[in-house]
Amino acid sequence: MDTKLHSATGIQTTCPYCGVGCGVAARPDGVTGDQDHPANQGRLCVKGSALHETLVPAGRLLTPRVAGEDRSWPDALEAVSGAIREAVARHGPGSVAVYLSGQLLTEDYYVANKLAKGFIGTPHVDTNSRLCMSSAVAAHKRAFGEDCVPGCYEDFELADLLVLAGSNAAWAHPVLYQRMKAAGRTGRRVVVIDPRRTATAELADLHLKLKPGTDTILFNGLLVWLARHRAVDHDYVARHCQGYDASLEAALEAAPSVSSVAQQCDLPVGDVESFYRWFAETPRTVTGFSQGINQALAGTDKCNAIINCHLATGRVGLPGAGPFSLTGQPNAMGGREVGGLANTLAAHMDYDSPGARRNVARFWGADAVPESPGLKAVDLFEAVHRGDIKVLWIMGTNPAVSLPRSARVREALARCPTVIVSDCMAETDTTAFADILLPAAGWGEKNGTVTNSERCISRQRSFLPLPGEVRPDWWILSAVGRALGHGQAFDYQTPAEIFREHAALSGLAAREAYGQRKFDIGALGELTEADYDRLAPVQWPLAVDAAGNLSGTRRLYSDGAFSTANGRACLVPVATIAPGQAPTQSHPLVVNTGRIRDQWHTMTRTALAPRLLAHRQEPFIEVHPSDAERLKLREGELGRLTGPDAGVYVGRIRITPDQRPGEVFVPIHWNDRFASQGIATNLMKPVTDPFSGQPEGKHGVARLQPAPSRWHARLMRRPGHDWQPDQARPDGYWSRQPLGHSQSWWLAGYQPVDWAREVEAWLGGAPQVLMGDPACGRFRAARILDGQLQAVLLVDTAAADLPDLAWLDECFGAERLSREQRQCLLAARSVETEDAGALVCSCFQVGEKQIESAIRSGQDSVEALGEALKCGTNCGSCVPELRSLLTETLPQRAQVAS
Ligand SMILES: Nc1nc2c(c(=O)[nH]1)N[C@H]1C(S)=C(S)[C@@H](COP(=O)(O)OP(=O)(O)OC[C@H]3O[C@@H](n4cnc5c(=O)[nH]c(N)nc54)[C@H](O)[C@@H]3O)O[C@H]1N2
Ligand SMILES: Nc1nc2c(c(=O)[nH]1)N[C@H]1C(S)=C(S)[C@@H](COP(=O)(O)OP(=O)(O)OC[C@H]3O[C@@H](n4cnc5c(=O)[nH]c(N)nc54)[C@H](O)[C@@H]3O)O[C@H]1N2
Ligand code: SF4
Ligand SMILES: [Mo]
Repeated sequence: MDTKLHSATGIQTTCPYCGVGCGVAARPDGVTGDQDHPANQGRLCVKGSALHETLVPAGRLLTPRVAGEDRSWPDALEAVSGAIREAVARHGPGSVAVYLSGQLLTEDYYVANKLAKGFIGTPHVDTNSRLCMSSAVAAHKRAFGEDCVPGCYEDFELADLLVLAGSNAAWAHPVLYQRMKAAGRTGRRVVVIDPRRTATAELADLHLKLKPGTDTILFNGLLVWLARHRAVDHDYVARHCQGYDASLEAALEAAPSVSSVAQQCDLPVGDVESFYRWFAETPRTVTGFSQGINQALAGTDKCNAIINCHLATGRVGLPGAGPFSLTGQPNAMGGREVGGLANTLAAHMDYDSPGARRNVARFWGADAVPESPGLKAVDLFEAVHRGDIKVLWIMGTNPAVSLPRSARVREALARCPTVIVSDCMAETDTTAFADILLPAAGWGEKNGTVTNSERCISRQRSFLPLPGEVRPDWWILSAVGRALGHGQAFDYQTPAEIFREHAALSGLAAREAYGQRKFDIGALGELTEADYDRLAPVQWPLAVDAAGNLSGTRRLYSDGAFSTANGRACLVPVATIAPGQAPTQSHPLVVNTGRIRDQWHTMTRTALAPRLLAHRQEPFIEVHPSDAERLKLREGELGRLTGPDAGVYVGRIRITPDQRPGEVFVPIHWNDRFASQGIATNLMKPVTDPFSGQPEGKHGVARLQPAPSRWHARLMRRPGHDWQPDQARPDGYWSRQPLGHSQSWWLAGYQPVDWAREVEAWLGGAPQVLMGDPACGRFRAARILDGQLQAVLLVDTAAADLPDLAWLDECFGAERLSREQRQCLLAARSVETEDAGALVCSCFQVGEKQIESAIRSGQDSVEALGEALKCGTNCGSCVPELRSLLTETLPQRAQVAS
């Protein structure tokens, strides 16, 4: 499909994935980067450029459902409002809880917050941003007095020293990473701080492969170094900061010397010193940080330890200088603006901000605003488990997969009397627990605004009709508000009306805070519908000049005047806190978790585009060669991780020196829809940061063993079956991969199987052709109707002996199987096809083996590979991998040549 549409021919909207917030010119049949959007200036990453491929009807939730039956909207609204009314009447407003998402639009979020806090009267409104940004939010408030990211994306380009801590931006914020890379110049340095060697480390002049959880020690050590080497800007500290002496004292205690830091962080002394020296001597330094920092027991402290060093050097809000929290979700920032976190009230106001409750209640015309903050996500689900919450409304998030200790979260959901889930998809691990399902509009259908990592508000515009009975979230929430008797407060007809109200409230809040509060978009409080439709991307806070022109603000706090009561920023003393769980004899490995390049979270959308599942096809476990050897693990075989709460994760072993010994990495994406035992959070205990409540998502412990398999199989069926392999055989391993013409499952098991007897259950009917060779453990069967392939099962003793997937999928694409295809399908040997290997370049579908063979035949640079195979020439996300293939394969070529 041609994805190169001219931007003028598409609707200008915003990508619904990561917090970079790229502008997209979209049509139902193709997307391209919006040249005019300040975040991406025309670029898109592979997920963004595959957006139109996810706009398919498969799996959509199209009608409201109550107790498993399709119902009309009036019935569903009655069921929702009835459950809420009854819970409030019998158990009080605190028995109702709402769990939101940074993937909702600001308008949806605003109405949800207003309905729950203002009119139902429950404080228990929290969001998946708790798992994502809440440590950064808490740290911003401690340091600056308000949750503000001071800088802008351009700073990553202007910086002479770029520090990336706990961020795999090459995969998680790809377009911003491309901007950083493109801005590289002589003398610019990059330091990556991550226990793994990631694709991002490719850009690094120095990769600090530190022991997980020791970031506070590293940054405390930096503060000490700055103090000892006259690199502190004492004038700035005296005029604009407080808490410097106490912070330095705490730092000295935690990190008295470079050698102590090196030893505690398990780093070479010379590397620590280089980092410190570079930081000290480079005024234009940006520190970007993400989940390796936030998702920790000491997450808030990690963020503050970073911010402390920027405050001590006066490097905040200046061109090319500042701490920069990289936002995860497309509208995590918008949710924070609205006040969607349980400890905030509305519009950057906390419950204890002076006059906040009264002002918000008056503004909303609400009399039920709660007195004090509600429960944060992990505690909220514990309250559900205890039975304190009678109605739980989940919107735009999949907590059965994403919260720690997934098994207990599922128990809580199963126990809760009424679970309401608003989602675009019918079948997720969370919708499985819903008593009431509400069909929500998805990307392309919904209309509103999002705010990205650099505080830039952009429009998401619809370009598709609403399918079936699907409605936007704001519409559903407003309808429930009206059904609960609050007609006037929820009389919204358009998202623009909601946006105006939100903007006006921010203006009121900022006025009440006597100019200290930065979040102020009050200037947009009077936008007409047409202005809202045309709204161009703009960074808050906003100002209007005498001529009525609107302007945004690129950097905050450049003048040293902060949002605190006395205008001073706070350095926060940070002590050393070890991760919540330490490895033990029974669970000796540290489990790190994170993202892969081509999947988004729980895969509800990215798995709809087959090419996005080609880069990593199955759940996997990355393990260091020394651990693999000790544990007798082989590359490509299955391994089983077992956590302390008996949580299990099974995935393919990938042996790589990128890991540190004693630590494994697993992706967060797989879940019960896509694999038998692929949920990373099953291994995580709900350890939370005491300030932010953010769970320690990056530090579990487990034991690892081979998961022995006597047989391996690939099963493929035509799509359209509501079927999972554990219906046929519950004890084995499986993982599912939707393809262009078929669904494919990898299967493996230990128990012997009488294939000839069971084959019908697997194929969904009797096979037409069968081939079995029990002596060598091979079995092949296919079901063919009118010459067309319906299902095929191929069993072997080793995974590597099964035929190439792309070739098999083509067989499903054929209207009639050719004779040759039939023969090959059942051949005892693997089919002789050109196997491209694991997909590296998703844009042009170029595989690892193709690239390796091109390198062997003379392509010796990324550019040369691009010319030969086109790989890496569109979005560029795979360039780090191309480089490492070059590094690995070129010496082999040289050896052969000599
Ligand atoms: N492709 C893709 N992109 C995404 C997403 C996605 O699902 N898929 N999700 C989006 C969202 S919501 C978010 S929040 C962002 C997350 O973006 P990132 O935070 O960049 O991504 P992660 O892979 O979760 O984690 C980053 C790194 O933290 C490292 N880490 C683990 N422990 C430590 C530690 O103790 N110290 C340090 N310094 N590092 C550590 C991990 O090894 C990992 O490489 O990505 C966004 N972008
Ligand atoms: N161990 C560990 N755990 C983690 C993480 C980690 O790194 N390690 N990362 C954490 C982070 S940073 C995050 S952000 C979370 C993400 O975790 P989740 O938020 O649970 O994951 P998603 O798959 O994004 O879930 C979004 C759901 O909303 C639906 N949806 C999409 N658009 C809309 C819409 O417009 N309206 C409605 N109503 N529904 C919609 C989707 O179909 C999907 O079911 O996971 C967290 N959990
Ligand atoms: S970088 Fe993020 S916002 Fe931009 S296209 Fe990729 S996923 Fe979308
Ligand atoms: Mo996130």
